[in-house]
Amino acid sequence: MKPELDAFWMPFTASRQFKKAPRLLAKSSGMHYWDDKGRQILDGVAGLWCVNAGHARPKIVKAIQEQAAELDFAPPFNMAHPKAFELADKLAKIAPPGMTKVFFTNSGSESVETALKMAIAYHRARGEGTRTRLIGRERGYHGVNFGGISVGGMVGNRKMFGSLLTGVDHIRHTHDLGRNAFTVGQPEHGAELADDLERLVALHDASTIAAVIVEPIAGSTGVLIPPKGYLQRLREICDKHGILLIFDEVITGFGRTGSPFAATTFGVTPDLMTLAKGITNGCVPMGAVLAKQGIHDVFMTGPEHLVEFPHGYTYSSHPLACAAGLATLETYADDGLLTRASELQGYFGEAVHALKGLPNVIDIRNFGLVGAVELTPRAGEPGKRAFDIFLDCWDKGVMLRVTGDTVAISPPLIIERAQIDQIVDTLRGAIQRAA
Ligand code: PXG
Ligand code: PLP
Repeated sequence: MKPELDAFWMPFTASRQFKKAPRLLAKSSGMHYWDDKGRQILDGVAGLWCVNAGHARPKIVKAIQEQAAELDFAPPFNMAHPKAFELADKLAKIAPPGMTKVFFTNSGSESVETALKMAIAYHRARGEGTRTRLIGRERGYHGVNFGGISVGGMVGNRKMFGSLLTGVDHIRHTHDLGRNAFTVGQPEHGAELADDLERLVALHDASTIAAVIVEPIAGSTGVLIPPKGYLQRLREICDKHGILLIFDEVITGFGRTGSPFAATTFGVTPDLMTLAKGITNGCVPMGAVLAKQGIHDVFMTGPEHLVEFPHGYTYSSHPLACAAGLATLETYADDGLLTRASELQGYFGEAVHALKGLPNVIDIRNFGLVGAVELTPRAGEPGKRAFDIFLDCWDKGVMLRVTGDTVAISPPLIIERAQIDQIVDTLRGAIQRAA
């Protein structure tokens, strides 16, 4: 290992493998990265599900440069700067109906903690302080902070970290290879899995439950598309019992599913929504929580000189992030990117599903511009086959993402058909070589 690689303790990385054969990115533009040796790599995952408009978009680059020179930092507590209001207003205008309030954070993980705290505090402010329980879902990913891993359902992200939050429970996940393998778009079977929430209501009583948090499409766990009617049913059960519904749209937000948010695409409006990633096209760290007007208004009581919601981050609504966010929304609008996935999803879906029949492929899933290929694990080596495929694709000039034995594809929304073909052809070769 090169000594200069030693100090950096890398996040979510097989770091000993990495440091033996580093994959270093040096430059990016449009649909591509270039590595430190000048090799061009097609970006099949929008960086990490975040660079939805493609890399180095001129408006965004310019906005960040100008903002850094004009106003570098503004304290966000009892102070503000104009672009924070402007960005909140623009986000509220593209949000699902009634989601009119925007709270800024710096990541998806922070958005999740913020939304969970809002939910508990909301019930308390309304005089229902017994509603403190948080419900997540098996296989859910909600970032890496303690609240997020507590409601999250990916065992590998939880088991090392002790007892987590108390008063948390989980509904069942929706992955069902037996009934839904190789479905194009939304699976037919599984709406009734939402009824698992009724089981938890019967067990804990609704009067103890504050909120349910789910990803409309579960991303990190391997791209699980919601069965037809599932999200509607979850909404109905939450309404029946006075439970808040939180959609974690960190991955599904900003055009991934063919409209600005998955809530819009699936026609189900949550009470709170967590965002990050595509909010600034991945260029400056930022996240946000969108809330219904009524949730916000419950907090607006008491003496006017006192803080109504004691929560926030030093870098909430950071000027560079707000400038990047505004330029990002303009870029999405200029290029029609928030709806482009709906135009391309037919072609993309067909291309990905053409991998059916290759060795070890046990499922293919797609929706909008997100797709996944699930493989049989190598005997005794879970995750190894998909990891080998990931490395092989990288060698052949395509960057993808793996989780367990699933390969995920989520390209920038500017992708052209020929580039979809390149991703799928490269993946086909790698799957064959990994047989
Ligand atoms: N919620 C969801 C639904 C996410 O996908 C987060 C919260 C956390 O966001 P931050 O910005 O704190 O990372 C995410 C993030 C993967 C992968 O392997 C996905 C994410 C992060 C890291 C890896 O697919 N999503
Ligand atoms: N730790 C200490 C000692 C702090 O003073 C602060 C913020 O003032 C934090 C943590 C939280 O940092 P941030 O606001 O960037 O999340």
